[in-house]
Amino acid sequence: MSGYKGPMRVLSGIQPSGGMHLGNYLGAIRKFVELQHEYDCFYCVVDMHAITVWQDPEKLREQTFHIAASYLAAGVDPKIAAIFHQSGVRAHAELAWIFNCVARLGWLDRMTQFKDKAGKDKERASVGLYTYPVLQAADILVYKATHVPVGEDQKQHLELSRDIAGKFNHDFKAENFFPLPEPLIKGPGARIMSLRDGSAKMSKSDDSENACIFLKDGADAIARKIKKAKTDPEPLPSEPKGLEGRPEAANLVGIYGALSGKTDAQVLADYGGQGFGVFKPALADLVVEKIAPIGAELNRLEGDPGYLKSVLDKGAERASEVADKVVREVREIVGFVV
Ligand code: ATP
Ligand code: LTN
Repeated sequence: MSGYKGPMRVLSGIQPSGGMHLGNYLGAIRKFVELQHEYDCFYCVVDMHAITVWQDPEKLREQTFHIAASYLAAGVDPKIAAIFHQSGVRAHAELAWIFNCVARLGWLDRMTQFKDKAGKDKERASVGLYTYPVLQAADILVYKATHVPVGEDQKQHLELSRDIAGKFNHDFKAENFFPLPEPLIKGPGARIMSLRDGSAKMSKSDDSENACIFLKDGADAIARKIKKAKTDPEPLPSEPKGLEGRPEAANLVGIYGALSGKTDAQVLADYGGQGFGVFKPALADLVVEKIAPIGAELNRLEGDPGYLKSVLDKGAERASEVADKVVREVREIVGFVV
């Protein structure tokens, strides 16, 4: 951000491509709630990103409300932060086109998420999936956002956003026009792993429903999924060093720590030497205590789509005021007739 003099702003987004889960909560939304008191915050539901892979139109609308309701249920206050849908602010798409002309093919070729999501048959992936990170850069920079709370998996995309901002500033001799946005990744919960495989991240699109704890899961489902979580036969170690090479055990201890505000060392000071027969029920109780109330509020809010629509519309209006101004400046810098 060196040299950038504009206001500190936060932007982040989540795709309406499935149910919100514990990884999304700990890696992203929980930070959204904390940051709203410190910064000018923009939290978006990135529906245009979601359609880079096929989405059923009715479901897409429903899931957009689901993500908005999750933001609210977790504690984002729409009177403080703008909550809106990406497609409701046209400026994102407009800036994304200009950034498509700034970003280089070589940069996109290196993106690991594209490789993961496109799979073996990349000829059949949508062009949108390929330029996905360019739209993400536009989401951020259309607000000149300086900080971006995300989980660890988004690190590479954030680096690309910085590269695009830097190249735009350089090519158009517009020094410090865009900030170089900083990811806010650190903290417990930045990378929650699947309950079925300690080497894969917990993900909305996981095929096994037991791999993922959704915010909407009730107490029974939470307890069942944790009971079934993959582990090894050893008891928990008494120090974090002993978690090396035990990814499933490390993940469960990490979840306990992230939800209780304790370090791994503190969790292990309490549970070291105990088997999973003791630790899993304690973890299930903690997850239920922290997540079930959010799930209940989420269900209540989903019953009021009129309210959710009004939050999104007002948020989009507020966001458009900022974004339209930035795009107008960009049009001038690029040489369009304004
Ligand atoms: P999918 O896996 O279907 O692509 P997702 O579950 O990763 O979706 P996204 O919408 O891509 O969800 O991510 C929303 C936010 O949640 C991002 O900031 C992302 O980094 C964070 N996030 C997603 N999964 C995890 C996880 N397992 N641990 C921590 N943070 C996560
Ligand atoms: N690619 C992100 C979602 C996303 C995003 C953003 C995150 C789209 N635009 C802007 C932060 C800032 C993901 O989590 N998969």
